[in-house]
Amino acid sequence: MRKRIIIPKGLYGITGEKFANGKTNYQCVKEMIDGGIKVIQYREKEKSMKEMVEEAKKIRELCRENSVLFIVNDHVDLALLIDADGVHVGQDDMDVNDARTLIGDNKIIGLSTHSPEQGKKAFENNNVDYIGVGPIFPTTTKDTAPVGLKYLDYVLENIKMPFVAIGGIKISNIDKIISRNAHSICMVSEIVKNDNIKEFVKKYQNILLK
Ligand code: TZP
Ligand code: MG
Repeated sequence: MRKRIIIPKGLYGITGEKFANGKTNYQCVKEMIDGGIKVIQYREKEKSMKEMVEEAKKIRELCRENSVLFIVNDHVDLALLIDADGVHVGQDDMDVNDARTLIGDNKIIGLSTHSPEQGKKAFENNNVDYIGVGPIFPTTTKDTAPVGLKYLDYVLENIKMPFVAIGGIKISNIDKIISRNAHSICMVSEIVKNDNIKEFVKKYQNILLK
């Protein structure tokens, strides 16, 4: 049976150019890597596929040079094309079993989950390497209703697989996630909006990985 690939603990970085105060996705990723992040997801909802291919290829190389895992959101074809380390899909994207058929056993598949039922189903499916758990708090970055800390607590108790806590996580509430010992934590807007992304990432990597 296929063995799950474990994603790194600590911060899980996701691109979010529209919150980045004029910085490009590439610049943001560079700063996150300089701050010590070990996994990056390329998430881009506004560009054409042509633009995404061009940009993602460059970010893929940057990640490779720095031994940082590179995961593509939504687009299995893009992930395959640029030899990403994995793909992250949502409940309405390509089914994880089909994604696995396309990308093979040695790549990472992440699946967004928003409820105990979805989490349980993902846990039972060996094709899923990790799950996204959220949005925990309200967020304008994604159009999904928040699930609250209740679902996070359910996952901690019942779903023994790597997961990323995500959604509305900020300096003001991250202690609630840190104190629960989440496997990894994602902040999109809270990271990329910083003037000094590198220092911000460094600070939280130090806290999370100590
Ligand atoms: N999936 C669940 S919430 C979310 C995604 C991609 C967006 C999180 O963004 P932010 O800015 O950290 O709230
Ligand atoms: Mg998606």
